[in-house]
Amino acid sequence: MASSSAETYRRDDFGTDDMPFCNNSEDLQEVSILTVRGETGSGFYRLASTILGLLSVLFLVVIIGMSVLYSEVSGRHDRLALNSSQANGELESLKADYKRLAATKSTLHEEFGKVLSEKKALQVRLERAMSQIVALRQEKERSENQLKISRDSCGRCPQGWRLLNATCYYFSDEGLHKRGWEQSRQDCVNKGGDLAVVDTQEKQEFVSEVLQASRLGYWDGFWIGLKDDHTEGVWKWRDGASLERGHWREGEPNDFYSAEDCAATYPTSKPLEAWNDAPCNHPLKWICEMSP
Ligand code: 2F8
Ligand code: CA
Repeated sequence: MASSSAETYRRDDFGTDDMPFCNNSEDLQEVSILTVRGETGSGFYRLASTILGLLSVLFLVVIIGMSVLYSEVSGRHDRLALNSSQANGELESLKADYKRLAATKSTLHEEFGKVLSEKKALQVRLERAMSQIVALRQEKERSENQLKISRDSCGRCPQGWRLLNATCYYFSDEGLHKRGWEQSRQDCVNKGGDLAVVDTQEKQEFVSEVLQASRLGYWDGFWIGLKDDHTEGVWKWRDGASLERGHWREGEPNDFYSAEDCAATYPTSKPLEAWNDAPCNHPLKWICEMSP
């Protein structure tokens, strides 16, 4: 039985039994062949060829796209390769520069070391020269002072002594050499004199003037012949005479730590406020006096 969509064929229509869809029945048989109608077949082929065409186009597009992509990637690769080789070139040149700079640096370092040691040597020489200049200046000053002293004392005092009225005074000037009160007095005795008795304002002003001119420091004291070692607070000159008028610094004598029994005079801008009591064994300079 043929369906509405199938075509009915008779056996005779084909004239042969070799038709694949025939059976052996003598009767007219309807051969139902479920097949695609003629139009349907051509639609199928058209669809298939369209799909194939589309696939081909797609395939072509994919191939073209891949070719474009490949050419882009390959171009990028080439550029990168070029960049990389340029970078390598630059790296090599930088390495060479670095080597050169390192060599220059080490040369400069060596030269700097040499210059530094030369500078040090020059500094040592300069310091020596400076101290020689200072020593020469001091020597010159001493000689000038000596000359002045000789002129002032009119040849009546020994060399290095100064004359005030009829007395010669000696200010110890042996550099940094300092002594206690007793040792200082001994030096004066050895020189034919004794520690100075500064018992008048005139003498104090004279002594202060000499010390001021010497430009010594505030604590560069000079022993004078005055002590209170017998009775604290009772000051006597080394010849036993009592002190009538003292020329103490403000706050002195203070018998600091109950250990200060000897008097010294110091450089000061106030000539009549120049004395301090200090421990008798404290090392100081000293002033001797002697009658010519
Ligand atoms: O401040 C005054 C005081 O200064 C010194 O002692 C710290 C003096 N000492 C000597 O010169 C050794 C004191 O005599 C003086 O009174
Ligand atoms: Ca004192």
